[in-house]
Order: sequence, then structure tokens, then C-alpha cells
Amino acid sequence: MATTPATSAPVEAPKPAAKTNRIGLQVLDYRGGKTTLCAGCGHNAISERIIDAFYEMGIKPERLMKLSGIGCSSKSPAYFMSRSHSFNSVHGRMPSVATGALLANRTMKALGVSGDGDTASIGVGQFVHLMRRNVPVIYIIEDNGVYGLTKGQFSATADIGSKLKTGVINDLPPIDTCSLAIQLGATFVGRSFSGDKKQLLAMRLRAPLPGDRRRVRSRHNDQRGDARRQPSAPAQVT
Ligand SMILES: Cc1ncc(C[n+]2csc(CCOP(=O)(O)OP(=O)(O)O)c2C)c(N)n1
Ligand code: SF4
Ligand SMILES: [Mg+2]
Repeated sequence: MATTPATSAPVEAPKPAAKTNRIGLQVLDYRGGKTTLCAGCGHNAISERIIDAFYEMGIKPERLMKLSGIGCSSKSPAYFMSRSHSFNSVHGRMPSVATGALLANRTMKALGVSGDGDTASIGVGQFVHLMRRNVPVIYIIEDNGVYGLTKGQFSATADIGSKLKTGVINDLPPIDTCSLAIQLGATFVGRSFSGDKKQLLAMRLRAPLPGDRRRVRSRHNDQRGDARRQPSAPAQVT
């Protein structure tokens, strides 16, 4: 009697295992919601590097508190690490909330995201006392020199002589948030350009791991290309 050979299903090649970090998480575990910011906004580039940094450091998203104020930049914690805890506070008041949250829970890591308006204009009083008190928070200032969310008025970091589309010229000198942080004793201060991925990553590598003492990073989203906003080397202060 003739027998029909059994048909065997084609054998699929095993899929390569997804890349994971030292705690077994994938980069997807560090992602957040879809951004609602303008296409090409430097704030998005910074969110991407935050994802890379926390993935590479192998910090469990649930161990992080994300704190912010008000502004386009302050919206960005919604676009990374959605498994972390998050608090979007009042304009310029993120430092108080960070201080209170870290007093209540000293085991978590804290990441503050703020704008130049949020930090250097309305929130400057809060910012200086956070520095002075040595609160252990990674504080990122996403500095574009304007109040982006409210249509681009000058902030306190805008360069003297800058011109708005309306023709208005800024006649006030800027506050340099990095110098201020150094003067007040911040332990790691770095400045980088959001459009330079390599430079942002290098700054992260030079920074000490979080959880020790307060650090400030100012990441300029400058689209005007003036001299003061060219990237400068990170400064380490003890
Ligand atoms: C108490 C208070 N004052 C003013 C405003 C209006 N306001 C909202 S965001 C903003 C400025 C945000 O600028 P910045 O921190 O530089 O963030 P960006 O939008 O540039 O990222 C202002 C003035 C507000 N929300 N609350
Ligand atoms: S900061 Fe400017 S470019 Fe960025 S989302 Fe806000 S308005 Fe758009
Ligand atoms: Mg701004």
C-alpha cells in the first residue's frame, strides 16, 4: 500500500531575543505617550535622551518620580517613562513639590523638568533655594529663551538684543542658570545643545549616577544660533 509523506510545517528561525538592560527591561519599557509638541521641537530630542539614559543606567521606571512646572517643556514628562510617578505642578513651583516629595520618600530618584521661563522667570526664587538646600534631584532646564507655550515672549534667559518676530527687542541681560547653580553649590552642572545627540549622551556619561546630590543640566534648544548658546563643556563642582 502507498503511503503519503506527512507534510511538515516550515521551521521558523528563532527570533533574536529583544535587547535588554542590566535589569532585564527593554527600551520600550522607558517610553511614554505620543508627544503633542511641535514637530522638530528640541524638547522632544531631550525626552529621547532621557529614555536612553534611564534605559542604559538600568533604573526601574517605578523608582523614579518625574516633576515639572508649566510650559511646553514641563509637558514633556508625559512623553517618557510612563511607568514612573509623575506630578505636573504649578508654574515655577516644581522645586517645592520636589522638595516635599523627597522628604516624604527618600528612596526614590527624582527628575525635575522645567523651562527657562518656569525656572528663571517666575520660578527663580524656588530654583535658587532648591540649589541652596542641596535637594537630591536631577534638574533639567529645557532652555529655548522664550515662553514657548504662551507664544514666544522673552524669558529671563533670552539674550540681550534678541528680536521677536514682532520686532520687539530684548533690552534686559540674561540670567545664566548654570552659573547660578554653580555659585549656589550644585554638584554637577552641564550644558548641552538639544540638537546634538552625541553631545547630550556625552554629558550623561560624565554625570555621576543619580540618587546622591543635586545636579543641574541646562539643555538649550536654541534655534537662533547666537554665540552664548553654543554648547559649553559640562562643569563638575564638588
Ligand atoms: C501663575 C502663571 N502665570 C503665567 C502662566 C502662563 N504661562 C504658561 S507657560 C508660561 C511660560 C512657559 O515658558 P517656559 O517655562 O520657558 O516653557 P516653554 O513653553 O518655553 O517650554 C507662562 C507664562 C501660568 N500658567 N501660570
Ligand atoms: S516650545 Fe515652541 S516649538 Fe516646542 S512645542 Fe512649544 S511652541 Fe512648539
Ligand atoms: Mg522656554
